[in-house]
Amino acid sequence: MAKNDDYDYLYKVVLIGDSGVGKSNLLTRFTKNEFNFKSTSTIGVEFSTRTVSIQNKKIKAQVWDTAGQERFRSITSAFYRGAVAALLVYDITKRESFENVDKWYKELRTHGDKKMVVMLVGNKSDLKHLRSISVEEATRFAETNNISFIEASALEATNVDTAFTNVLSDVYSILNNIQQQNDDTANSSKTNQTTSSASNSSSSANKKAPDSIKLGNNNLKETKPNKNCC
Ligand SMILES: Nc1nc2c(ncn2[C@@H]2O[C@H](COP(=O)(O)OP(=O)(O)OP(=O)(O)O)[C@@H](O)[C@H]2O)c(=O)[nH]1
Ligand SMILES: [Mg+2]
Repeated sequence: MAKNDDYDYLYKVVLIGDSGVGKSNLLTRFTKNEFNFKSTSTIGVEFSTRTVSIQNKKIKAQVWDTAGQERFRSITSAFYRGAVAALLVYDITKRESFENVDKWYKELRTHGDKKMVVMLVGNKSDLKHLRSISVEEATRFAETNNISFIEASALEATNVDTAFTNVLSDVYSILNNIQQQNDDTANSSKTNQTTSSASNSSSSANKKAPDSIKLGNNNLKETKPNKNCC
């Protein structure tokens, strides 16, 4: 059996959205396969982890959950720091929670990495008879903002794993591409140095490909093999 800390990459994922939309239950469904009918509002910040396999790599998702209620929130910028993906959650039966998605999205873009992978999640899809936001309306928001969208149910465990694994997989692809580009750049500069004068070569031949990569401007690193993420 794989050891708990046996992983290739560690990615921080944040859950945001109004109070009561089901963020904490999406977290426990994904990390523990548990659901709580009487969960109380989150106070402060919690996180939980699960390791999944993506393209033969073990990706450890460290999923951070915070309070939807302003008065229980404390450390906005620390919450987003180092996050490579976010699930922006609303409740398909609560219009207000969808109307606030825009506010959450702006907060995310202000405090999070500009290239963070974002997915809009319409939770409580088991309550279709009480639906107040259509799939079309949510899809429009997602398309306008160039993010993905899925409806899920933490209660019925519908699309929960899919939501998390899709964003993790997108992050893996983006970071992999950046790493590839960094490697190519390092290799081509190495080749250039080799073909330049011998006097120059000694100063640059030891340059290595960077061992950390960034999604954007923030200090967002691919965390292998750093196990003290974020
Ligand atoms: N029917 C249904 N109820 C859900 C679902 N997910 C969560 N709930 C219920 O919705 C309520 C709120 O869920 P939480 O997970 O605590 O919501 P939250 O977004 O973490 O709320 P805050 O911590 O206050 O921000 C609880 O009573 C859950 O049982 C779901 O998929 N379907
Ligand atoms: Mg909560």
